[in-house]
Amino acid sequence: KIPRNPPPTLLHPEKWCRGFNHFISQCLIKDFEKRPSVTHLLEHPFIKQVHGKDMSLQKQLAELIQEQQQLCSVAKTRHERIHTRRPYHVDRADKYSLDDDLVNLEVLNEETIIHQLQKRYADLQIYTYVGDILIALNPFQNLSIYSPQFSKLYHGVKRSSNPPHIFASADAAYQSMVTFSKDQCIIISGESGAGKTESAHLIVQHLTFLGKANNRALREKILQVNPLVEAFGNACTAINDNSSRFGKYLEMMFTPTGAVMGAKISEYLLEKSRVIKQAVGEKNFHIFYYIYAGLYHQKKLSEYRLPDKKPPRYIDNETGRVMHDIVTKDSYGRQFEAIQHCFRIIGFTDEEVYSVYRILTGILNTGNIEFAAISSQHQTDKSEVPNPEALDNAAALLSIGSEELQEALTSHCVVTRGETIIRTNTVDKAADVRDAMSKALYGRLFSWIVNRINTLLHAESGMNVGILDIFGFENFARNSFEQLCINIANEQIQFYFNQHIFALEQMEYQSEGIDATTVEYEDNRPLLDMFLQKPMGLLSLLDEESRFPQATDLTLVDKFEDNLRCKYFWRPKGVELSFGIQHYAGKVLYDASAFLEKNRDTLPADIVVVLRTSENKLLQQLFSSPLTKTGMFCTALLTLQLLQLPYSLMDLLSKMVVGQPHFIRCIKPNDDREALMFSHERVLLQLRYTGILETVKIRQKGYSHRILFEEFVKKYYYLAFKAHETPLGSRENCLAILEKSKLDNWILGKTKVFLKYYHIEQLNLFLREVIGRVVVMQAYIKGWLG
Ligand code: AD9
Ligand code: MG
Repeated sequence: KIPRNPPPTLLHPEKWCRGFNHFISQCLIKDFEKRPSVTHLLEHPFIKQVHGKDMSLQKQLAELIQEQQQLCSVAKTRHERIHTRRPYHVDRADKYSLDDDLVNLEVLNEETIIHQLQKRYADLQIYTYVGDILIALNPFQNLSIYSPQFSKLYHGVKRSSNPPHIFASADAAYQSMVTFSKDQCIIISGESGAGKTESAHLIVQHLTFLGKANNRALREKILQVNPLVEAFGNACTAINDNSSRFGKYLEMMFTPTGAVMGAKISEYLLEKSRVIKQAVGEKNFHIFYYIYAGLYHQKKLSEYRLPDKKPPRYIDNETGRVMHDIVTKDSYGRQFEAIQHCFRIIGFTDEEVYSVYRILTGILNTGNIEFAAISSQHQTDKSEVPNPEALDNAAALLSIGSEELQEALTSHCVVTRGETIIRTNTVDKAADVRDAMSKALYGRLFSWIVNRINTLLHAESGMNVGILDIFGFENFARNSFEQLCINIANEQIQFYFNQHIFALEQMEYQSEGIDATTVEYEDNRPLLDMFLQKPMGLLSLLDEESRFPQATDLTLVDKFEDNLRCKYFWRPKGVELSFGIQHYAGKVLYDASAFLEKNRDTLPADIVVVLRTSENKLLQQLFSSPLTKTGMFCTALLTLQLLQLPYSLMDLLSKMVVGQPHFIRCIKPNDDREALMFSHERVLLQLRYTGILETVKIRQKGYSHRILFEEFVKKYYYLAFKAHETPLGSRENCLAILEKSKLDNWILGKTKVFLKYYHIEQLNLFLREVIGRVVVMQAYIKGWLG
């Protein structure tokens, strides 16, 4: 009767004990508190009484109680720590300490770094700097450090004025944009569940604050973008209840004076296959549950032809559970209201929103269409729909003819030698076509929503701060095509980070004639080549194999094995469809089943033709022409879709290179989503593969800002020259400014000034003071001050 599982540590121990056998609880709290030895426990009358003379049982029980008791006391301490501690910002008198930046560590190795992070995490100091890079440990609890007071605290001040914070990083990007009139990009990375999306929200929150959006309506709109897009693009996975299933690059546009004026989103690689099937313990995209629950509570299910007893197949992964959640809790229903609110605030018309709901419920109904074989003497490969009501429902919601839909699902046209022949579909084929249609509907609807948001929040091109938040590195028990795409994308982000922090940095030092010690780092370039090289890279091979109608997933893996002869690829013995990749973040074993099908991702022309006849204007639009999308996959109908995706992220990254990058490295302190639990092993692994140790070394010696002489003199000449002077952008003039500012540790290269991140803050502060003085003086001269 004693629960074997450890207590849920965030509950108060007494509450936990309530679920326990009353007597045992009493023993734990009172009797055994001071007498923990097993011998003592064995003597306890309760144990003797319950188990008579069976000594082995008694011993087992006593040990169990002892173990539970220890866990109970851990729970108690942690509970007290979490609930009595005030956030460190409030408690800390010194505000900034040397501990805030790993660069200040005297002894630099993995142990000292991890020790420092662990110590800080125990004090709820989740943020730590590595020079200008921010490390964010997921707190797995709500901290009261993101209120407007904190936004004010971090507004336009020197970084060293306050403890590290995500607002400080957002502020640095914003100040840098305004000062240098240059686009900025914030790249958030980390594995799944590490806190990237939360960080992205906080950055948007602070940037809207900084962007002084006097226009309250615009500010509200921008703040609704993330919740809306994430309702459609996020889902519950085995790792994260709100896992991003697409990559998102959100650009916030500003006027030259730094007022926010609009926003634009680009989306990458939505995991459409989730619409039709989810792994055990995982769910479909949030929006499906929201809409089903919302309509359930508003008693509108029948209007959208949805059953009220059993949810549609696409969202009923674990039979019964969803319905139970929907009926007993109203959180999904409330989320639905929130989404309706988002649509309204951003500016979608009622008609558009109605069309979106009809398409979503149309997809849910489509999933319920079943197929059965028609057996006749001559034809064995023909199928029919045994539940025509599902077909009618789907057709009605999608505003298309039910017969036409059935035709398109159960047969297909083939054009040979100028002649069109109609062929029937087998049951399996018909089911594939149905699912392909659902995926296409959802994928295109998602892209349309993103495009519509971009139109509604459109701003004339100005300066921008872009925030990249993609799905994190994943390694599940079973990894499929989606994980491969996700992990390749992460591999590219890591490459970009390496390029920026290590390779480019060292190249630039050399070309500027600066002597800098070379830091060794783990270059993932060879692995990226293995994926992306043409024609022999993994993706090209996949592409090639997808074009062969006779190819199977097995021939694909054989092809990989024959051609990818490098240490990053291996094929385990005895499992035919499996292959392994040594990623920068660890080894992942992939299961190649359905790789070809997922990669082909074809949508039969018959379906496109039917959907184009829809009376729903939005749906018609979705299929009338290939969507022109921001950046990425402008897919021609019927062609291979996903192939270009991993390449396109590279395009995006190369576009971002023109903007000044800011990195945020999110770290997941444990796999149990537990507050204040710091797994040494897990953190160490993440520090290793993200190259934090090397980053610390390079940042310790490095110069994060390099400014051309002309630019530097133009910007800061006030500090050493008179306002009316126009000094040349020469080395000497830079030297004069730097000496006048009394800074040290900078370097002058051949064409650029090399500065540490704190120099810029210092210079900007001086500049503001000097300009302030000039303004006062001018006012005085003009007599305004009397
Ligand atoms: V994935 O790659 O999209 O699967 P993310 O985006 O890295 O992943 P996410 O931001 O969704 O992770 O964070 C996971 C959970 O951690 C959130 O749902 C929160 O419960 C928790 N979290 C993360 N950051 C914070 C924070 N700053 N404060 C409080 C947080 N909770
Ligand atoms: Mg996320």
